Amino acid sequence: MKRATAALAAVTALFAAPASRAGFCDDLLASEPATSVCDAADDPAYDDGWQPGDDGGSGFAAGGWSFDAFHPENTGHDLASSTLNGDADEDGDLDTNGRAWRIHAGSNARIYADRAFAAPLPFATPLTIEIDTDAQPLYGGTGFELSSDPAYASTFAAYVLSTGNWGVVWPSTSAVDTGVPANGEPVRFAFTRIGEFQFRLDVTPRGGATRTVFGGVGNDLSHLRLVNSGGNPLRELFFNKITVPVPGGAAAVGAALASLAACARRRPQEKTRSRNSLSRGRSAVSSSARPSAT
Ligand SMILES: [Ca+2]
Ligand SMILES: [Ca+2]
Ligand SMILES: [Ca+2]
Repeated sequence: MKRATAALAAVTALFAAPASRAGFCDDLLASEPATSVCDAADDPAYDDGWQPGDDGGSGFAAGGWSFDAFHPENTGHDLASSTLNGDADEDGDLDTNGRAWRIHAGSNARIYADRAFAAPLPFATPLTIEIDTDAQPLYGGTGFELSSDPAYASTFAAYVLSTGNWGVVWPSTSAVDTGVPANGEPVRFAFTRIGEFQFRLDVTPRGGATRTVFGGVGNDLSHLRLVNSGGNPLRELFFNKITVPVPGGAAAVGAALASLAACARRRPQEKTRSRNSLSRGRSAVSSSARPSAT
């Protein structure tokens, strides 16, 4: 009887609702309550899969995720572990609670995953996202875009180049090669609007040095698009951890703005870009080990 009771308890425990777990955004909001945007693949909205209209996280416009595809029969979107590609180590890559968002596409196919923010990206505060892919598309882009509206050409994009490295593209500009490889390991992107017509992108591979690109951007950026242009064999792109954290809240933003103003004063060559950069397309790439601002 005792043994039967124990067995019943074990079975009951097996099928009981899982204990509530702290997700990535719960942890972030606990440490940085002023965070304005956060979503991650471990949000409960994705427990039953990643469907159109899923609206996990906070700081986004109504409507949730939407998907579009060229040759949709050759594409897919789901949740999977980002450790399926790359070096097969056991650090979890960019997973949260064992999973990440995945978009994949085969030959002659392309898939988009779109989400709008509740408000345009703020100044002086980075949008961060982690991406893990080894896709080197034959044509089109694989990476992420920021725009005022997905119906228009993207305003800013980070794509994998034919070199196998991550590149950065903005209007009227040839792609800037960051030198950071797309090798199936996580890369963290931090995009910051540092002026009405300027952005800064920090690209950090797991365990590697940050590369920084300065460029021009002129529109409100309120829309995030992940894109995977296909190939053969099927190409995968994993991503996760979308945040706009504001550590310390308004005071920290003020300090950040002051710091950026000081940075701009030290970079007279950057000041001349502003609006003209959109047509002339100059760029700068620097390494955190040897910042060009000093
Ligand atoms: Ca869902
Ligand atoms: Ca990986
Ligand atoms: Ca790995």
